[in-house]
Amino acid sequence: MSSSSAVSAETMESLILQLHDISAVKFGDFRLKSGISSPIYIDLRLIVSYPKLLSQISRTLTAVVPRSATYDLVCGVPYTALPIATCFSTINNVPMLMRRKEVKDYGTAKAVEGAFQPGQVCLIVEDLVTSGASVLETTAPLRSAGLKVSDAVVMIDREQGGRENLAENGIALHAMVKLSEMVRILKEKGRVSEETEKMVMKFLKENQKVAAPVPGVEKKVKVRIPYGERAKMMANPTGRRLFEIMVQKESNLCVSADVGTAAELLDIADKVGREICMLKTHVDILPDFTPDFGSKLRSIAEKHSFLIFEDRKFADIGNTVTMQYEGGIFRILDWADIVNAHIISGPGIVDGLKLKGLARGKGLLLLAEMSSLGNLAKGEYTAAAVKIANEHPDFVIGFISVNPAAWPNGPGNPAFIHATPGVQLVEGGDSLGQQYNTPYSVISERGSDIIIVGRGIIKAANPVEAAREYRLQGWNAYMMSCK
Ligand code: 5BU
Repeated sequence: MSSSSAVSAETMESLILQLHDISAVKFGDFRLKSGISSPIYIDLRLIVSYPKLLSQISRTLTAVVPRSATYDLVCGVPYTALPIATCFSTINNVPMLMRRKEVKDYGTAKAVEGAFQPGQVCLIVEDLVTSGASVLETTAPLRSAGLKVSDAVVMIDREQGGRENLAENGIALHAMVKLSEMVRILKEKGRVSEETEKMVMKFLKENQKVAAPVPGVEKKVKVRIPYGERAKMMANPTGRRLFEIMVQKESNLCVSADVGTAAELLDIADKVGREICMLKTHVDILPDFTPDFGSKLRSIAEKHSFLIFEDRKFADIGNTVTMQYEGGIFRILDWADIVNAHIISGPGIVDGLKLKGLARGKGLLLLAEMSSLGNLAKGEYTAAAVKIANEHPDFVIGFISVNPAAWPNGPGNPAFIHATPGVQLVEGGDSLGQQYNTPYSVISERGSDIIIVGRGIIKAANPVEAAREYRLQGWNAYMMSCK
């Protein structure tokens, strides 16, 4: 009856009936956060008001985890599963960790609270699994801190793709009960009619693979065209190459190498090179820039097969940007594959950059949105960037965007690539207005293609390990959204 033979049928029935008694499981017509209407509603937050039930559930969850799945620590997915994890921890005398859901300033605050050693194994505790996204979001900072995560225990599996998604990320899901089993028991015990049971089963069948909704994200990208196919749609050779590298290296990670010196930049480029599809630079912050910087970086880029994106944010009139692109001490045109531009000055800026870049096969990203708090790139401004891009598909390869899934026409022309800054393994921001979303949210929910990560990697204790973790997170999110 249950997913685990270690739990008796009576125990399971009793728990399910109690959940129904306290209205943690309700039947009717409910509008979910995602906008769809559901005949069943589950709110497990109520459990905290019933300590005996909470304790019974925690004991049952303990029995649901197979003996073969050993662990040193437990961590609940915030917030609903926190009391369950706490109870689980005290019953079993296993230390608990807490993952912060928001981090105010990543530089100073910790993403994982509690005492642990890298290499220890952490069991994830969750109340309800739908797509598995919340479990993955809690796993990411734990793995990044050096912990191993291979098992998650959950009260209810909604059977909507979570088990498969987690398995693809190396996590075995152990469920106390599947939603369909739960409804069947409630029908057997006379709590719901046969008609309701049928309606719920139909609903589950029709909503098999869903992505968990993210607050503030109205539209989801259902199925995405693979990068490989989009490479063929791209008119610009650099854009095409970028898609091809992404496929080859299984990487949609761009590291933003905002380090103090050119020497450090070249060093980090070489170290993280194998994990990335693109390296982003701010060449004007390097005090030790020398004319051979470009050729040195290019040879590292060729060695590891990544593209170079100078985040120059051109903003002037067409004539001026031709000189800024080609000349000065930095001679960006000589070494950067890709640059970006604001459209504040109008379409002439693209004409100007194209005059220099097109013949050399370079690509341009237009800033359609920005990641910082209170920025003005939205609505009509974003639409204007899309319009200008559509007029130059030979040179413009895509956008800097934050939430293209919410644009009136979604991410739009699949030939265009979306790259998103403001990415860390936990949501939050810095003290100067930067705002962070997670790789999963950026790729799977917000419809972007490339995660741009700066401090999340370069300030990590081990940047190479962190880059690997971000690459896996970004790539898994992409694979999930292709299905
Ligand atoms: P961070 O350390 O991951 O916060 O670095 C983000 C980088 O992306 C940094 O180089 C910014 O200049 C860049 N960035 C951004 O954060 N937000 C934007 O909207 C744009 C660029 Br455009």
